[in-house]
Amino acid sequence: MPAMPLADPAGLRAAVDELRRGRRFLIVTHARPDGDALGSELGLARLLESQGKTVDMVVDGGAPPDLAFLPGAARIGGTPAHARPPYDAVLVVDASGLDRTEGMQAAVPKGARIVNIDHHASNSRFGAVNWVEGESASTGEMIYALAKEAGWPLDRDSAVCLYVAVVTDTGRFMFPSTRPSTHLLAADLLAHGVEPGTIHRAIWGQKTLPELRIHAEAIRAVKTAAGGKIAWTRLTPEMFEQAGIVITEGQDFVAMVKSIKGVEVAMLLRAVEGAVKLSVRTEATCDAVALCARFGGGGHKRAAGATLKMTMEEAEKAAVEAAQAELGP
Ligand SMILES: [Mn+2]
Repeated sequence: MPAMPLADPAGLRAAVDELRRGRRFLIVTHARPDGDALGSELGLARLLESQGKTVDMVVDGGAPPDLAFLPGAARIGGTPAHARPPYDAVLVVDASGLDRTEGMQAAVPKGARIVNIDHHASNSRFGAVNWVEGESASTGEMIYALAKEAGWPLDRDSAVCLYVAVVTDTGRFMFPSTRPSTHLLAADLLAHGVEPGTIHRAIWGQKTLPELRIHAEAIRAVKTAAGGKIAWTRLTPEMFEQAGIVITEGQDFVAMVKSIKGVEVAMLLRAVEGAVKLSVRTEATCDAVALCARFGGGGHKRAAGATLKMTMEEAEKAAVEAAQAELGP
């Protein structure tokens, strides 16, 4: 089976060495974890434990309810107190900087040896060991490659965790970052007992009626510019109040906007405490990283985000201007 193309094979070998040598590990990922963050953390933990190693897991605020179905999610601690040092190494997955782990920076013991495993090209290489694959569609794919390199067998639970990581971070195998090796590893995960339909329903088939109605509101609020090449919508506290729910994730909404025919830059502006969160999805005609970098954000070429310390009106104007500039004439 053709393996994932590696940009940093030395990084992979260094990471495997570190994991082979150590006995006790702490695994950390970014705050407000998505499927890739949590799936990678849990999948890696399962692999290490299959080799008789001891693993603690922490995430700022703990595992979110929408990912609680992941095998082992209940074991993830939400505060630094869940760390029980000493550790041979602290493994940080799917985080472009240690600061992305937010409150869990306090869980990392002073002077700890950090192994940084990530697929964000913007990664700040904060570890003693850094394995960064900027072309990889997900960190989950990297954990899979790591298991292969180490010769550690998968089981159903680790396969489920890695499948969730891959299927979410590839936009269900639709982002351009999806490579032949992505499908080949997915096939292998299915061979280990992953049921795609069950996972699809657990991730995308759990909307409540109020949530669906807020989607309708967001569709009603879509605006366009540049002859329909730029489209955006907003989520405001009033919309949440009306629906009686809290939306913490914008992925679905920005994907909806992106699905409009002719749209090359899709944006979601979501009001949060004192700021506006911008999520961007683009076609090849616009670099989402460059767009979000204008506001101090980052991400991937076709999917990026930023936080704008502005009012919704200011943020909307600034984001549309930035999109127009990055899209070009
Ligand atoms: Mn990721």
